[in-house]
Amino acid sequence: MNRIDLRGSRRDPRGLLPRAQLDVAQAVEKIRPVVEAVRDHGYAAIREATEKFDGVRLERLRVPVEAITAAEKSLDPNVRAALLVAIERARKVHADQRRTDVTTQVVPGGTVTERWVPVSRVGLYVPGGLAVLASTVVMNVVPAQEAGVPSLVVASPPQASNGGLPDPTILGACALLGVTEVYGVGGAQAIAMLGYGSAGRSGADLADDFEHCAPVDVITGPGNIWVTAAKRLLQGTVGIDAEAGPTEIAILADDSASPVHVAADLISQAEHDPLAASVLVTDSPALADAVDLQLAVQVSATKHESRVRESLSGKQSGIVLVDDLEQGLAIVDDYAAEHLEIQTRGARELAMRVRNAGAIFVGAYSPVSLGDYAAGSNHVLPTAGCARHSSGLSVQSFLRGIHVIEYDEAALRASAPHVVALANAEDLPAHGQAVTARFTELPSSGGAA
Ligand code: HSO
Ligand code: ZN
Repeated sequence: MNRIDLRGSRRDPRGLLPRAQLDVAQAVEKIRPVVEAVRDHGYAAIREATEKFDGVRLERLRVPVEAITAAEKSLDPNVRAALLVAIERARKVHADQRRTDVTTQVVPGGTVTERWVPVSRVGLYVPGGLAVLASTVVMNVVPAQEAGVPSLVVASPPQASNGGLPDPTILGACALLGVTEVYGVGGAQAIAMLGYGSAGRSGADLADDFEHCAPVDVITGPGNIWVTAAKRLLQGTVGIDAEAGPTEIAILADDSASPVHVAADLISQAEHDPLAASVLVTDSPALADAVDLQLAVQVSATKHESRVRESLSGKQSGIVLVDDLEQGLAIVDDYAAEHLEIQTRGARELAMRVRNAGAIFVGAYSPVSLGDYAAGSNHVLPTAGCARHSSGLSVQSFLRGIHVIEYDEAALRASAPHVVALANAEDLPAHGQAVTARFTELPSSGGAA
């Protein structure tokens, strides 16, 4: 891996490890015609795009419920059991994220209540390309369900190998989660379908005897650059989660860490993508050397060796040497990794001082892979430094806080001078009038001119 020696240096850590730059703006222009065709022509355009991009002739949009049930039955028993554990643990954590309505008495007779209301309908996209991630179904569906979203649909690309249905493990995961509305559509056309529905502008097809997809309010879920571009294009029409970039792991470690574990964890996320970033920040040159040695051994033995090699040797990955853990903390904080592991003495204390990270994994026995599947935490996390301003997917992602304002006559009367003063200061006197009209006699409509 690249070695960056910051010992004794006051070098600005920004841009130390350059992140992959995806040209989403250019991709938006490429997929715009597909998205607009789906908006205008619905199913016909979805079918055309699916034939062109997935090489699959669609006979229907919606996956028959019997196919979802059958997929659950044919799940490998170990996978089924593991999915159930993942679901149960994620439910525990996400149920605790639910919010209760709060009423604040602002003045006597005047209250503001914050009501937390789930969005009505959510579309979750599950990719079906290089890696088919059943765990991602869990991580998206569970928070939406725990938020109380009443209508939830999954879209995933049709697989020629599965008779034009989505991947069977994805369908099995849907079944275990109780999701029965699934569409075998992928790519930009799936995002457009979720955002606009499948009926087209005229809505004429709705009269057909056909199970259309109705538009959703929020779309979440990862995808390739075309999916990301389509989500960017649809944003505003619907809410979207963050744009997912290549995965990242940063590890802050001292000489108490095991080089075997550190190397394994760096490889685990490099396995996702040649553009994935694996970063070790350490104050121990001995650990750095030992990790390099370990990588040489472990990388040659790993299944996706070439992907891993490319990712670990890319300029986005590296080992950063620092004088001490304080400097290391500043570096990882600046980097704002999607996943941050802390494998040091006093790891928990350090973790509590981190300000920027998607998720933090503390100590020798909390690897990122645990969080990817079965810790109970969510694995849809901000990448590309977005952890500076955003959090991962949660119940909150599917809720809106609605203020309910209720003042009685006396409370409004007492507030009137403040409203009038600010309204006049903004030269919007009708705003003030709307209050004072309630307390002054208005000329009657039939009165003398
Ligand atoms: N590490 C990925 C999530 C994932 N890993 C799914 C395996 N399956 C992004 O957080
Ligand atoms: Zn992963």
